[in-house]
Amino acid sequence: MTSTLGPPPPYYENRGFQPEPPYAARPAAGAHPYPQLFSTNPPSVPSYIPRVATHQSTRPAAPPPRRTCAASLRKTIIIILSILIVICCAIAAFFIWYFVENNCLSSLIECGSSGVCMSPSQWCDGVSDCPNGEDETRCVRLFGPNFILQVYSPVSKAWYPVCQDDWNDDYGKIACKDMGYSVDTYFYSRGVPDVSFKSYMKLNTSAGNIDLYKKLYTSGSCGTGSVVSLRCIECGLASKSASIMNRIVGGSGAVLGQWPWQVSLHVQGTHVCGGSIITPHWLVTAAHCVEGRLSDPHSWRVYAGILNQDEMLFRSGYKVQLIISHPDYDTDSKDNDVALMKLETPLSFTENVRPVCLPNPGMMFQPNQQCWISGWGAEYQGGKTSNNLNYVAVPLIERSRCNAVYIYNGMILPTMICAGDLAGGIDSCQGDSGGPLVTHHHSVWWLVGDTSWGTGCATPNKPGVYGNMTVFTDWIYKNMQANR
Ligand code: 4AZ
Repeated sequence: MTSTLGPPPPYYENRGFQPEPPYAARPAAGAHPYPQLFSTNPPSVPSYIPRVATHQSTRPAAPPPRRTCAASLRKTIIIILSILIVICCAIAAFFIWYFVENNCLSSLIECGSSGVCMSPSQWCDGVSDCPNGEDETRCVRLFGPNFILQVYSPVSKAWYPVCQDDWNDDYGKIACKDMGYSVDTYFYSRGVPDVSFKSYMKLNTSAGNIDLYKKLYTSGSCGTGSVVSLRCIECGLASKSASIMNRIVGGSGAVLGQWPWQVSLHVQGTHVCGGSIITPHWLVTAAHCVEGRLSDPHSWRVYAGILNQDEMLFRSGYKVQLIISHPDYDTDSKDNDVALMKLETPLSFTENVRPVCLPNPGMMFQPNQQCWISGWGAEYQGGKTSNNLNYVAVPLIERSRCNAVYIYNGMILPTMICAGDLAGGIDSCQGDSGGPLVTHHHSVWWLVGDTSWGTGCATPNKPGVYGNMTVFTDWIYKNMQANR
């Protein structure tokens, strides 16, 4: 292959008279639009075309006009690209500012208004992580079956009940908001006589218009002798009481208003799991219900206040905005089998649609305590989903007993609780997962667990296993607060 060494001798092609172009001529069709540094097709030998004199035959060849055209094109492209880059940077900067400065990214809690974000697990854990310790200074909880309001003191690293002296609903609403509730559901705040406590949190009313928690100080006395009992939502009421009569596996057909917190969770028009209403926006279900592709909130529709699956097919259901699975959920062991679903639009509470109460720390459920399970799960092992909502009474089984070699041989972790009859015959089954295990105590229905797993259904010595809700309450409140 040969190459052209040095420029070829100038030649002039006879194209007849060509008026001088006022602007750079367009390259011929098929020619390269951009200046070429190397010829792609160099003539193998210098070529000579018969030269015919024109009226400008002495004028040297003008530099290729396509060069000016390409340069201006390149300039335009660079200007357009620069403008696009500036616009993109401005949009990105806005989003960074919005999420980092104004709001922590989803599932994180902001330390005051510092812009520093913390994981919900770092909140009220006894270790100060925020720059000004805010993660430990707004720690409130409801304790025991009487919903006694307690505030954490980072100084003495202990929880104290709040003395009723000078307390009012405005303070109650602040405390409920700090637990993750909306003020819309606020129920009441009242004093309950209790002299069993040695220290209290008291309000310093002369402190002026400052933050509630800055007004609180620890004291060894409480004038009224009453502590604050706080209800952030009217939960745990059923309009129809459960009859102990039995017909899930071995259960009875429910009536409207009996289990008003029970929801049916559908994927593509089919019941997949159960769930429990805890606020107008939030449901509790099992983490194993929302694994893999089912972790997409768009997959789900929620039905509340309806007993029959057939009837749900004619309704549109509630859309899900957010699903939060417990970060320590383990697929194999079913450790921490709990998840939260946030609805796009809030549920309207009625006689048949109502929340169940989350258990408060300090609540002890007795071994053998009577509980109830409900759901549209199969009525026998391997059966199909039931059309009607069923329920059955199941006593709790002590963990040590449930871990016996002949029962679950050590598989029952502290995040789990067993319930059922070791003789078999009554149980939850496929399709009941995520649904409630509840008990009635102090005139209120409490969510003791969420249906999780078991070997078969209603098999002797293989009772149902449920997520231990008492262990999850703290995680639930923190995540409700972080995703308000
Ligand atoms: C399930 O797969 C399931 N017998 C739920 C509960 C039980 C077993 C399986 C307990 O949804």
